[in-house]
Amino acid sequence: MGKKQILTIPDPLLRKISDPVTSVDAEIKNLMDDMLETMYAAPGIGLAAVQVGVLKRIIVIDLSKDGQKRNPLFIVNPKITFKSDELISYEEGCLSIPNQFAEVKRPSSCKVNFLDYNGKKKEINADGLLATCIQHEVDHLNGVLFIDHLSKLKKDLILKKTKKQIREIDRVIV
Ligand code: GNR
Ligand code: NI
Repeated sequence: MGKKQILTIPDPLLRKISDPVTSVDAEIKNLMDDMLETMYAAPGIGLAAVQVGVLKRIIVIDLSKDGQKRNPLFIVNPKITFKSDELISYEEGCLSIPNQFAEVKRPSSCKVNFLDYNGKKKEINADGLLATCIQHEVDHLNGVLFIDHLSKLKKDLILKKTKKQIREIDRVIV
């Protein structure tokens, strides 16, 4: 299969709630492989299945730096069981909202239960960028985008810039 196309706003699929995976079978593993390839090619540090048009509760993440050994994390049916009161702000971007970035405040650490690539139950305590990335991706599974965490003013500005970008692209193609 391989690399897939990444959906961008205003694709209505990005606002849908994804369904739990019933069994981590060969088809799901194949999808996870494709998602990882798509994420590396983008490049991005995380990707939710809905971003490649599949409404299943699957996330891939890899925070390793360029030139380092790859360290993929496969997360199926994540459940965040704890979020710290302490918040942290990161400049976030999203492959589904190209070229737009904004500071987003989220709980600085969280605990998440999930199934791994082999369908095994796992639990991790995340902090720093990993905690932010997991929360960003779990939001995708619930139809939520990082711009939903911004003020209306900042959100509208990003939506306006994105519409302008799309117009420019259309102008060059036609
Ligand atoms: O590549 C990505 N970088 C990023 C930076 C800060 C916080 C979250 C992210 S996730 C993003 C890829 C993406 O859109 N995942 O859904
Ligand atoms: Ni995203």
